[in-house]
Amino acid sequence: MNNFFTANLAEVDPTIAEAIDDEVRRQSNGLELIASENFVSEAVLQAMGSVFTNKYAEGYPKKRYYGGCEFADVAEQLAIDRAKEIFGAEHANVQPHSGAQANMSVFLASLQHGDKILGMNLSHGGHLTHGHPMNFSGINYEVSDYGVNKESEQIDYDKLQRKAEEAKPKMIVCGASAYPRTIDFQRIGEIARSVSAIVMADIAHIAGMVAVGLHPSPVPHCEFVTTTTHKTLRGPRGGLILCREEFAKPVDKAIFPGVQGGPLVHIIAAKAVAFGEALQADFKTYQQQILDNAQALADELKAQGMRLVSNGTDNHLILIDVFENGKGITGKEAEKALDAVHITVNKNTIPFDTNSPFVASGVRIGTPALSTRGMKEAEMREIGRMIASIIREPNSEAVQTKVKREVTELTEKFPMYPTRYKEAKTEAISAS
Ligand code: DSN
Repeated sequence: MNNFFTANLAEVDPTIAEAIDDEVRRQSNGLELIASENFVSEAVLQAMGSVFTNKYAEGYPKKRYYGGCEFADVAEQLAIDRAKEIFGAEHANVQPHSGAQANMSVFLASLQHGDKILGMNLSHGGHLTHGHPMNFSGINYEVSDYGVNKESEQIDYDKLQRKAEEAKPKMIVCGASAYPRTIDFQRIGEIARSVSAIVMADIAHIAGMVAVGLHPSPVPHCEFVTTTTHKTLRGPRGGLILCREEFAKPVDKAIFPGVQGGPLVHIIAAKAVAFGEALQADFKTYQQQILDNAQALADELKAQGMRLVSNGTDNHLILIDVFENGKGITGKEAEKALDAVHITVNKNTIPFDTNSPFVASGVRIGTPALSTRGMKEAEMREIGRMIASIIREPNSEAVQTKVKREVTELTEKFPMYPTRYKEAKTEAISAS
């Protein structure tokens, strides 16, 4: 397998080869703190770059619309079995090309056009597909929203209960993309049952922790659980749906032929590899390190005087209020200033934000990718000091020079994809 590639991309398409090498260098030389990103293993990369990309396999294992699917069946069945084992789910569909398509399929499987849904407000940490007016979820369904309490900046479950009683939704959507606290899926399940609603939990951000029991699982409390596979779960870019057996048929029909055509068999094979990795004992150690790193980073940021939304974190992500009601800088400015010193984050709205999403008052940071690289609490504290110094003095050349040097020292201590990176470096030197 390692010797499979005899053609040299650099000769066939030098521009793309160079872009890939540049991206290897960018990922290696910077501090990746985007909470939804991670670095997959070389085994996952190999499966993604395999000949399964050539195969059409509409349908499901042993029930395909094309011939020649016997090996695609092996990959997909293994991915399904491993996903069910990881999460203790009755049924798994591993075909969604993305988290958005996983969510869309659950809506299609369980709702009629115009039905009422109750989802978490995007600026309080929710997601576009949970009912945003510009997304299919807000266009096709009648949406009410819930959010966090203004003081605690944590989900107000009593208010959610009242909203559910008022709105009488057919479905409550929970899970978040920028919420630093534990989500009480049991309570949300109880609220849903009290108003005869069903629940979809989107665990895209926290799936890795749920997989190893370091975040309470929604599976016993929610009819549907969706996730992406590339965040804390550390697999290829894609989606996954888990549900109870009674919803298996409608969910499978909603994915194919409802929302998608041919599955991406190479990605499904890579999902199987990643799920296999998630079943190993060291995956729990990794998830615990993500959490320990987030605590260390949050503590250091607070020690440096930064205001954190909800005053801290229970999971892998931290939202820093960099705007501080106009006393600080915008999220957009903070993202740019950090980018300039090779610290990659994203601007993010904070609850009750007065800035638009494109400007935003916060930045969202997360520890999954740097934990994969092997960094631990001491490095997180160092990074916390770097981030605070840039946010406090975004235009200081002296601070920029110092932080850039510290970033280089740190990234050199924690090499990633060492073989490929070495090759990329050598090629760049010989080309110059
Ligand atoms: N774009 C993803 C994230 O960054 O959280 C959610 O879809």
